[in-house]
Amino acid sequence: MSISMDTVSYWLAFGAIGMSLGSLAILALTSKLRDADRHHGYVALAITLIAATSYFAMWQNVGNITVNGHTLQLARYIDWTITTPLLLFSLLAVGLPSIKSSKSAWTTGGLLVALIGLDIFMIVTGLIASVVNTDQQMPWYVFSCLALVVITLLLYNTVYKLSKKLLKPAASKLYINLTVFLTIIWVAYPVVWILGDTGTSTISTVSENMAYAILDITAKVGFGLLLIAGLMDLTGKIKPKKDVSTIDAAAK
Ligand code: RET
Repeated sequence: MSISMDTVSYWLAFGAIGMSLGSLAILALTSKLRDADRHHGYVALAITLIAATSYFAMWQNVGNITVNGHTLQLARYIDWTITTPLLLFSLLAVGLPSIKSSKSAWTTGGLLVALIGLDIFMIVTGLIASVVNTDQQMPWYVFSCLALVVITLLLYNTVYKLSKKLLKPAASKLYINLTVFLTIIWVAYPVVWILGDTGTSTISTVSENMAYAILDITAKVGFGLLLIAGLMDLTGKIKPKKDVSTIDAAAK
């Protein structure tokens, strides 16, 4: 099905505007963070700005290719390849103390590398599933889903345990709340993919673009705002010294 339909471009414009307004909201909230905590806001801002650009590209039909009779929006996959690792990074930056102040620097760094590696693998195998012939799609889709399962297990198990070991309860609580929010949204993506044009074509191209737009805004703007607001709340509880970030001050 061709994707230059008006209602599709409506949802793409909605995505571009949502990500732009979301960036402004994140910027406003970041300006209220202490200097030592601003980096969290800058990562969140980078994520929404990249997505705003990607939605603009898709809205303008830039980067759309036709494979096996359906339109593939390459900008989406490029966006996800960059922003999903950044989202995982921002989650770990809340759940674990900074490498320099951590007693478990190798473990922390290793987990970050493993998660980001799996995440890129998940998006790339998902892209492969989107371009190969229908009869070859399933293994790639399964590889991608398996990566998502392992990411989820690492976040709930290994990272959470380490977070509880290294940080005060209020900080690891913020980490697990954000993890629950993130994973609930993320598992919806393979569902939309299989129902959409790339998979079984059960839902229309309009519904697929609408679903991705709503999920993307929640996963990026919603997550970013929740993270910053949660961090501000934590700052009030931990009362860090001026030059120390809230998370480092929350280290046991
Ligand atoms: C694909 C298809 C193949 C199976 C799986 C997928 C997972 C995608 C995910 C995307 C997350 C995107 C986010 C974007 C932020 O705006 C590639 C759809 C497992 C989890 C969070």
